[in-house]
Amino acid sequence: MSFIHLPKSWQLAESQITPEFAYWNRRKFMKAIVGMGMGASAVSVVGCQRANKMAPELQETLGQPLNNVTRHPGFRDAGRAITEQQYASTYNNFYEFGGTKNIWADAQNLPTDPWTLEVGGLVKNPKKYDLDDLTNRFPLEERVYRFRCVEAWAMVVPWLGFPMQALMADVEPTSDAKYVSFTSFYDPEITPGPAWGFAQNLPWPYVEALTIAEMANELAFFAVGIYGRTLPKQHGAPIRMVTPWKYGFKSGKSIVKIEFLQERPATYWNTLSPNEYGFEANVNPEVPHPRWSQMTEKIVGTNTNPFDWEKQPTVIYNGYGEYVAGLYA
Ligand SMILES: Nc1nc2c(c(=O)[nH]1)N[C@H]1C(S)=C(S)[C@@H](COP(=O)(O)O)O[C@H]1N2
Ligand SMILES: [Mo]
Repeated sequence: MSFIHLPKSWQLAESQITPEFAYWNRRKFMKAIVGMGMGASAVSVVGCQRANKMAPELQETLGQPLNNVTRHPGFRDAGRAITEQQYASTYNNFYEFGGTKNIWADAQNLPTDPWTLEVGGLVKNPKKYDLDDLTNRFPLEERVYRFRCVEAWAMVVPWLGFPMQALMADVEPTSDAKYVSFTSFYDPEITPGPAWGFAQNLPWPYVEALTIAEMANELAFFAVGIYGRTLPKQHGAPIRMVTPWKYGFKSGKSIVKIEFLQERPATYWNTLSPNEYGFEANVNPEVPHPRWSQMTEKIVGTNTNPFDWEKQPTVIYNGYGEYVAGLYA
C-alpha cells in the first residue's frame, strides 16, 4: 500500500503554520490563564479566534465555551493553517436545511435541548445519553483535523469531542457487530430538505455507517464542539461524526441514534447515487468523482472570493495514511 507520508511537514512549529492572528490571540490567552494559575494543557487552541471579525448574527449561532478540554498532542496541527471560523461556520452542507452552502441561519431551527442519543443493537450495554452526558461523561479532547468534502473543497478545523472508542468501551459491542450506523435528526416539519427534494423521494433520515474497525480507529471522533465552544447548529449540534480520512459526507451531523449491526446498512448518499458516493469514501486523488477530478482541492477561506481559493494537491487518505492504510491493506 503506497501513500504519501506527511508527518514531516506536519511537524512544523505551530508558529509557522498557524495564522498570525490565531497565534497572537493564543499567546495573549495563555498569558491570561497562566496569570490565573491554570495549567497550559487544558486550553483550546483557538477558543477565542477573533470572534469579533464575525457578523453579530453569526456570533449568535456559536455555542457555549467548553472547559476541561485537553489538547491531543498528536493532533495539534494539520500542516495547514486553521480555517477562520467566519468561513467554516457559514459554508456548510446540511441538506436537511437546504441544498446550498448557505444554510447556517436556517439550521438555527434545529431543536437541540433536550437531546437523546440512543445507542443499541449488538451491544452488551445499550445506552441513552442526554445532552449533559455528551459534554461531561467522556474526557474531552481538542483535535485539529483536515476536513475534505467530496466536492473538492477542504478546510482545517479544531474539533472538541471524544474518540469513538470511548463510546464503544461504554456500550461494549458484541463479537457479532460488524458495522455501525449513525442516524441524524429528522423531522419533516423542521428539516424540509432542499427545494429540489420535493421532486425526488430523498432517503431520509440521513444515515451514515462505518465498519466496526473504522469506528475503533484512533482517528474516529465524535465532535461536540468546534473553535473552543459547543457545536453551532450548522455544524451538527449537539454531536456529529468526524472521520478525517474519508470524504465529509461520511461525517453525519446531529446524531440521534447509533446501532451496532451484523450487516452493512443502507446509507444516504450511497443510496441516492452509488457510483458517485461509495460506501468506503476514503479520500483518494486517483479515484475521480464521475463528474470531477479529485486530484486537487480548494482551501476554504483563503480568499474573500471563493473562485480564488487556493488550490492544493489532494493526498491519499487526506494525509492520514499512517493511521488508516492498514485498515484497507
Ligand atoms: N445529517 C447530515 N450530515 C451531514 C451532511 C448533511 O447534509 N446532513 N452533509 C455532509 C457533508 S457532504 C459534509 S462536507 C459535512 C459538512 O460539515 P460542516 O458543514 O460542519 O463543514 O457534513 C456532512 N454531514
Ligand atoms: Mo461534502
